[in-house]
Amino acid sequence: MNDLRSFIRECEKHGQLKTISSVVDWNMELSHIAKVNEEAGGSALLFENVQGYSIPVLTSAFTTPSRMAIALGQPPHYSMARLAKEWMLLATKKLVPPTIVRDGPIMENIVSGDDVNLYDFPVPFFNALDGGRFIGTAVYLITKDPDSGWVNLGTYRMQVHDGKRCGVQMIKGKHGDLILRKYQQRKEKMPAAAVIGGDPLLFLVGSSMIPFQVNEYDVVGALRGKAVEVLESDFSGLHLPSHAEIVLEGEIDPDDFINEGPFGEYTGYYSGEPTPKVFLNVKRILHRNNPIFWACVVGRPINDVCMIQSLNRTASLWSDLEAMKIPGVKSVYIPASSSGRFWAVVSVQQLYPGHSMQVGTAVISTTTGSYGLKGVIIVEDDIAADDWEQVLWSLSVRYDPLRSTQIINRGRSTSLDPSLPIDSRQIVSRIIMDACTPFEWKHKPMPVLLDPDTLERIRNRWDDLQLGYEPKF
Ligand SMILES: Cc1cc2nc3c(=O)[nH]c(=O)nc-3n(C[C@H](O)[C@H](O)[C@H](O)COP(=O)(O)O)c2cc1C
Ligand SMILES: [Mn+2]
Repeated sequence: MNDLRSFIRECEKHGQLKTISSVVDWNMELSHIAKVNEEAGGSALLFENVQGYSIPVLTSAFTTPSRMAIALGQPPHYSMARLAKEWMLLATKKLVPPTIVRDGPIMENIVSGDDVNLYDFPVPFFNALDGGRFIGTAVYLITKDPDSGWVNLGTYRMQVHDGKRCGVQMIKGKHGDLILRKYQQRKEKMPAAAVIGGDPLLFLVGSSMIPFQVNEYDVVGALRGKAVEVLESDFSGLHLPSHAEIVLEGEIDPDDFINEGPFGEYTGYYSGEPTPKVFLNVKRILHRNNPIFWACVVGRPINDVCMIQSLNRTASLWSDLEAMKIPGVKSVYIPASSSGRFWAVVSVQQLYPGHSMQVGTAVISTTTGSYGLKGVIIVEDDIAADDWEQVLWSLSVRYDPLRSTQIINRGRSTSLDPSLPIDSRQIVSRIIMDACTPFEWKHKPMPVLLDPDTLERIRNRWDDLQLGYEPKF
C-alpha cells in the first residue's frame, strides 16, 4: 500500500467502507453525517457527490482499530495496544530513508500562478462556530531545516483564508515552528508543502511525536519495510510523496499573520478566540487525476484524532521507553478516551526498589510524555496497560494516594487543553500514580490464586458439570 486509493480499496474489501452517492453539502452536512456515523461505530465514508464539486471526500478513516490495522498492514483484529507495539518494534529497528524518483502520479496535474484556487476543493465547514472552512485536517506539512537539511513532516490544522492562502497552526516548539524560526532569523520565507491524501501511514507518522532531527519519511520506511518514494520538487526543492492525492506548495512568511480559528477541536471543545497565525501562501497545486480529498471530522470524542493520537503516541512513548533501555516494561497505552494524549498507563515487571516510579518519571521525560500529558498510571505486569477495569482495580488495591503519588508542578502543555484557563495554557501540572505494591515490602499482601490441583480435578470432570462450553483454564 502506498496511496490513499489502495487503502480505500482494502477498507472496501474488509467491509469497512460505505460510499454515499446522494448529494451532500460541504457546509456542515458532510461533517455531521460523518459524526453521526462515527458515533454509531460505522465504516469509513466516501462522499462521492459533494454539492458543487466533482472531487470525492473521505472521512472517518480511523474511527475503529480495524482500519488503523489496515493502514499499518497488520491483521484487522489487532487491538490498538497491539498495533502500537508492532509499530514500536519496527520503529526501534533500522530506519529506512526514502528513495528519490523522477516522476509520479502527483505530477499528473500542475496548477500554478493565477489558476491556484483553494476553493476548487470540496473543503468542509465542520462546526457552527468554526472560523472558516478547514482544508487541512488530514494533512501534513513538509519543511526542511535550512542548516542541516533535515526534512520534517508535521500535521498542523489549516484554515482557508481565501483562494490562495490558508492558515497553519504550528504550536510553539513543534518542529515546523522551530524550522520556521530559522528562516525568520535569516529574514527569509520558508518553503513548505501541505499534503492532503496519500499513503495513510505518512499522515499517521506526520502527526506522531517523532524526536527532533528525525525525518518522518525514514520512520514510515521502517514501518512499511519499504522506502517511501519521493520526488524532489522543481518548485520548492522539497521532497514530495510521489503518490499523494493533493499537494499545496508555497511559502510561509514568519512575520506575516492572519487571524485563524476558532475550530471545534478533538477534545470536544472549541479552540479559543481568533488569533493571528502564520499562513501558507499557495503558489502551486499538484494533484493526481481524479483526486480524493481526505478530512478528519473532529469535535466530540471519540473521533479520528483521538484514535490517531492514541495509536501514534502509544507507539512513540513505547519507542522512547525502549530506547531508554529501562527493563521490565511490559505494555504501554494512551487511551483514545483521554483524547489520545492526556493519560498514559504503563505495565511494568518490578525488578528492584523504586523501579515502578523510575518508569513513571521516565514517561514524563520522553518526547511524547513531556508534552500535554497530565497523568501516568503504573501498574504491575499481571495487568495489561489497556485493561481499564484492571487498572482501576489496581488503583484500588495497590495504591495509597499519599505514598504512591508524585505531582510535577510545571510541564509543557497544549493550548487545546480546555481544563486550563484560556489565557494560560502553556504550562500544566502532571501526576504520577504508582499503582504497584512496593517492591521492597517484606510482607506483601497475599493474592488469592486458584489452586492448580483443584483446577486439574475440575478439568477432568468437566463433562459431568454440563456447563455447555469448553474449559478456558
Ligand atoms: C488531525 C491532527 C491535527 C493536528 N493539529 C495540530 C495543530 O493544529 N497544531 C499543532 O501544533 N499540532 C497539531 N497536531 C499534533 C501534531 O501533529 C503533532 O504534535 C506532531 O508531532 C507534529 O509534528 P512535529 O513533531 O514534526 O512538529 C495534530 C494532530 C492530528 C492527528
Ligand atoms: Mn518531526
